[in-house]
Amino acid sequence: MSAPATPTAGTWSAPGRVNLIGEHTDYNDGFVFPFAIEFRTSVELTTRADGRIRVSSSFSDESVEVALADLADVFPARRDEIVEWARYPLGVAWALLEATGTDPSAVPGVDLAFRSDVPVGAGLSSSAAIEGATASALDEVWALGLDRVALAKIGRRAENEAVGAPTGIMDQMASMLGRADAGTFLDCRSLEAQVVDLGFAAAGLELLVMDTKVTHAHSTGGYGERRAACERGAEIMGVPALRDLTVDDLARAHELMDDVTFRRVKHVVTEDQRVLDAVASLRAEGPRAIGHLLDASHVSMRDDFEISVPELDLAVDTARAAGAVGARMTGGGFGGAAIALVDHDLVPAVTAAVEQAFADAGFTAPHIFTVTPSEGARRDA
Ligand code: GAF
Repeated sequence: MSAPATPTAGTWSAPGRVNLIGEHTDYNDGFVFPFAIEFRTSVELTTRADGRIRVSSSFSDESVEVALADLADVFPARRDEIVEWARYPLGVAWALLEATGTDPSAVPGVDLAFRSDVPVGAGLSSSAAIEGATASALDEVWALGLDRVALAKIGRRAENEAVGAPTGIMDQMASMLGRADAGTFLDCRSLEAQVVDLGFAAAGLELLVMDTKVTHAHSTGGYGERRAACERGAEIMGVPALRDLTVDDLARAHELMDDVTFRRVKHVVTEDQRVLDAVASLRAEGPRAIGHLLDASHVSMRDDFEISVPELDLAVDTARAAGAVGARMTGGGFGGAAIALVDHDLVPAVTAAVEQAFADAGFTAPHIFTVTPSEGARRDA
């Protein structure tokens, strides 16, 4: 295809996400239950005739331009030469061309201009929002015809190989498949997704996000170590992934592995069960019934998976003491945000209590706000 004489233009967007429950289970082939939120990243696309791709954004002064034909030289080997935020959209363009075997000279060049209101570094997956918006836009303009699951996989590949973060598929699937007022119950082995009504508003509940302002990056340190411990645990137990264990296997696991590996395994195995229990409880009794599972999930991440930080623990403990139905840290950990399920009328009191507790502890003031389960990636204009 040669570039069109009249440039094509359009706007696509994709949301961030909150994970209701199911943390560090996705790369263990397990279960997760996230939902897309109303904060979105949008990309305005214009085609260009010179076979190049340019990315710019409202959240960085640095734009990057490269020939589409050179993306295969840049990723993954020379990715460090690209400013970090631009690795996400350029990585998606690279992964799309690679995965579909598309000749870069057969598609038009593009200008991609991003804007976003997804808080960065808060564990709300600003990265999946960039990936989802980019993948949706390029898939359509390059006429690649991939479905939403395939586009989510493209986003994960960009993140793993172009950015270098060894993350799972949850965030991309949540961002691609989100529905208003519903969560995405996802089997990360089969990638079968079920839309589950959350019914927060009907139950008089709000989902509060408490951004601790402690920033984190999954391309460094702790995330990869946790993933390696899980793989070690599965190998010791002789199973393809921790998904293949149940709580009944934990006694044997305890005998076979060192204490740290055991506690990592225990978190994942019990967390998978908590996801299944949360979905069943929600369907049978409504959202109030999942509070104790959110609480137990946090304790498991704090004590067994050891990915919480004092700010997250304080937010969770304070929200619960102020009357939250349940609370837990959300996302990959080591910073970011906690969530609390709170009665509508208690939102001001819980917010004030957490703000006061942070001030008393000498922590940076948190950013606390409610979120609404929202629609996934889409074309806006
Ligand atoms: C991050 C990762 F990107 C996800 O894949 C998931 O592993 C999550 O941490 C932890 O549940 O958001």
